[in-house]
Amino acid sequence: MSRGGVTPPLPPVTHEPASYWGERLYLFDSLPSTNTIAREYARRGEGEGTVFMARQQTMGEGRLRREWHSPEGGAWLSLIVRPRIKAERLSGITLLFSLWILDYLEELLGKPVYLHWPNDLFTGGGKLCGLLVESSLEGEMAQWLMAGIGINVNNRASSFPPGIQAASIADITGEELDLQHFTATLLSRLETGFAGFAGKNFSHYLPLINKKCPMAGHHIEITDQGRIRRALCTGIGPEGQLMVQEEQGERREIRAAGRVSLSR
Ligand code: BT5
Repeated sequence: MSRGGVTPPLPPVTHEPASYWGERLYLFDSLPSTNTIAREYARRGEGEGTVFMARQQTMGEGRLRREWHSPEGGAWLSLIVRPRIKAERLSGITLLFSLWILDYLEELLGKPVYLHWPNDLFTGGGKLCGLLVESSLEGEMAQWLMAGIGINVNNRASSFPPGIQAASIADITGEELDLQHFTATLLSRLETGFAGFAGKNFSHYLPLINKKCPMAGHHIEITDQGRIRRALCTGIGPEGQLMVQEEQGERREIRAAGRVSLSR
């Protein structure tokens, strides 16, 4: 889609579902954020399986208006899904997408990748992937879902500003991957994972999610609006929430937080 570094005219909205995720993949040289455009297309009725991808993003979005650094070489993409499921089944969906991506990355790297609640994937070296899933509801049903996925593939973590603990696939393996092939396989793995979810409850995945979450059973620090709380993490619960026991013994369920980290 992209020519000579100029953002091409936007494609028309296609209401038909793609025959497979990524069949319609619009690749731009540079975008402020693939999420902005995918969100707009989802609102206008774009069909399932469409993907917006950019070689680089100039205003990549993280959670809570944090910046997502997106230099060339990474996989920066946003996928539109139109799930025919009840809205209540969407809780924990970010963790499921993370799990399916984790599975693929572990296979590629041949080493463990960990799930950092609520939306990050880490290896020993740093953050490999960040994910943002947004949804829109229609009554009791999910109307659309947008998964914004950022994976450090061929870009090097050394190019990030100091203070960002990141890692890329190329940093770990010393080899660059074919981004097109990487993305096509990723989308196919996500599609298969999502299709499998149709017949299961989120609880089915909980043992694996807890196994991959290094916080379970450890003391953590929860930072929210400048306040730091320390607690013992007892695991991830049946709705994707973080379960903790505070120092005074009180049990809590955390559904959103600024930052969660292991206590040193
Ligand atoms: C996330 O936010 O991890 C969600 C990132 C989602 C990015 C994708 S890229 C395609 C799509 N289009 C977008 O505009 N966004 C999505 P959060 O948990 O808030 O983490 C943000 C924090 O991660 C930042 O404050 C940095 O500390 C760190 N960070 C920023 N860029 C990074 C990178 N490329 N790799 C690793 N860490 C990074």
